[in-house]
Amino acid sequence: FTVNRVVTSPIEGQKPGTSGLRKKVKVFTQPHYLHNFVQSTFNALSAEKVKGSTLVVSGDGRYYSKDAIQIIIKMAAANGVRRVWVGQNGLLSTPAVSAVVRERVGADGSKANGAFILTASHNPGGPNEDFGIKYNMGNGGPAPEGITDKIFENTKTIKEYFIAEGLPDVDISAIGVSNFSGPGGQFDVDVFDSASDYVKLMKSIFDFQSIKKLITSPQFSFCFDALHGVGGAYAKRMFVEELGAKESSLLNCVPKEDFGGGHPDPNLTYAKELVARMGLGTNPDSNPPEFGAAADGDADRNMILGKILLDANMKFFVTPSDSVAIIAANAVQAIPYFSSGLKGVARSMPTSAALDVVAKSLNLKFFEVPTGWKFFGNLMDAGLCSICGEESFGTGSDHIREKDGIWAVLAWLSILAHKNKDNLDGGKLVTVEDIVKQHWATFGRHYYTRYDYENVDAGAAKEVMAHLVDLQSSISGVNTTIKGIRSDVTDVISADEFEYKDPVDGSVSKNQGIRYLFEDGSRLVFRLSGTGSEGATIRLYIEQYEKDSSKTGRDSQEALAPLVKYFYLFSF
Ligand code: VG1
Ligand code: CO
Repeated sequence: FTVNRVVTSPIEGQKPGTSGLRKKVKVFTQPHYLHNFVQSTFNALSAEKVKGSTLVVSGDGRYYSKDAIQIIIKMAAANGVRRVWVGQNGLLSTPAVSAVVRERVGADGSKANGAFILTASHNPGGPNEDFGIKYNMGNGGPAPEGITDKIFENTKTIKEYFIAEGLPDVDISAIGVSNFSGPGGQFDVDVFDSASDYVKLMKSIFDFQSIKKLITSPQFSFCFDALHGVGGAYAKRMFVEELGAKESSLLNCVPKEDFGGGHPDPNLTYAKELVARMGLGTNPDSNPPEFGAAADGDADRNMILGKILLDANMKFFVTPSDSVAIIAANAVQAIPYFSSGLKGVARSMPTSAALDVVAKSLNLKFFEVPTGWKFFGNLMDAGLCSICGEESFGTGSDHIREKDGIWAVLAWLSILAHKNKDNLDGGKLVTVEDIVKQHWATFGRHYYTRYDYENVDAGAAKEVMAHLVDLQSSISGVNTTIKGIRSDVTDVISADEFEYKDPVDGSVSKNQGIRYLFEDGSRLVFRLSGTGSEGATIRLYIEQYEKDSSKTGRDSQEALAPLVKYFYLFSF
């Protein structure tokens, strides 16, 4: 092939958000749009680093991925990349990309230097829906702000990009290495099995024998819903072939470009089939499984459900904030990878303080970081953090540098297997519900909810945020007004905008959310979403701590009602 230099000009709005650049497919398919972003990324990494490197390119398989992969292969070749690694059919979950970057060794002994992940996560896919792209570094984690800022700056000044001419489209459905030669020498495209590296890593972390014993026990039953996302490319290998689950326990496990027309978002609203299978919603199953789980489009998010919790007619599931706390509290006993102890734990700022209580009681290092996974990576690279999580269905550990949906499912199965190791021959099963309630009894409960105001006009959203910041200068006034109307909430004792100083590299991230902290430990947090593809989304996070174990069984909406009211009173 030869290298073609193409003249281009800047396109507005290519600022990477919380997790890469996400836009409608129609935006991505405009002339030069993807090319500009990819070249701006190469330029941000610098030509010397790109030359001779090994680059992973894959994603959740959403619409436009296949075209995008061919474009990126050609641009990589033209920019001097030595080899591109592609998961078969372009499929790799976000956590699997991270694992591949960290663990995979090519046939010629090569290791990856970075990755383009093609996903818009839980956003719908298809010609009229979303596409996305983000760059991950050599540690397998999302590019830090220093790099994403540089990429954005480059998109504002870009004049040219490079693309190979005479390089044929590579058949990414067939495993194998294709060799090409260009002006700079040899260039390879290595198409490999999407699941093997990831499955191998999971087997080195968990005790598959004990999970298998649980899953195949007649007392236990299991269900996993991939929502037609890339999790489906792992589910059969992992749960059926390795762990002995029945094939009928897998729902929507064939990856589809449009996710079957649904939102691949693992929550009670969008995981409808799973919710029905668990005995709730319309057409509920009459004999639900003990344990249900779902992952999002790129399989980095997870939802964990237990049967009896749903039975209680409470629309109840394991909140992600509780999930990370419960995993941290049980990891050393239940998961071999952590048997020698946890280095520390971390959560994102809006995530509930359930993890804080565990950290304190186990005497663990604890960190509170801004929203988005990129901030956990530095802590992990420095050996300061083993387990971390976000309220937005993200849970993970230092086995990779992304959140990991299937890891979270295996972590929960490990905890269940551990708690039931003496019960599987006919004893009474310790359920998901038992584990959660036991946790609340020991550590107290953080009632928690999140409201999303979607598709708000961007200008209006900024005004609301500015108003909330203004109010912070007169907290006593706010308290007086509210006290006049409601006496059932405690006073706000402090309010600020969250700012994070990375303890490892000293970098500072400002304006990471507006916080109101109450006397009894309750919190109201406001943020603007950084993952939307259009308009603005305001997120409101509401949390209240209950230490009294006789009061931890309330309905969460009821328990939080006074705080929710409070928010309406003073913000709109
Ligand atoms: C949201 C979540 C955040 C998460 C991010 C990426 O960001 O709140 O916790 O890290 O999505 O997740 P925002 O800025 O919209 O609130 V995923 O699964 O979309 O990669
Ligand atoms: Co995701």
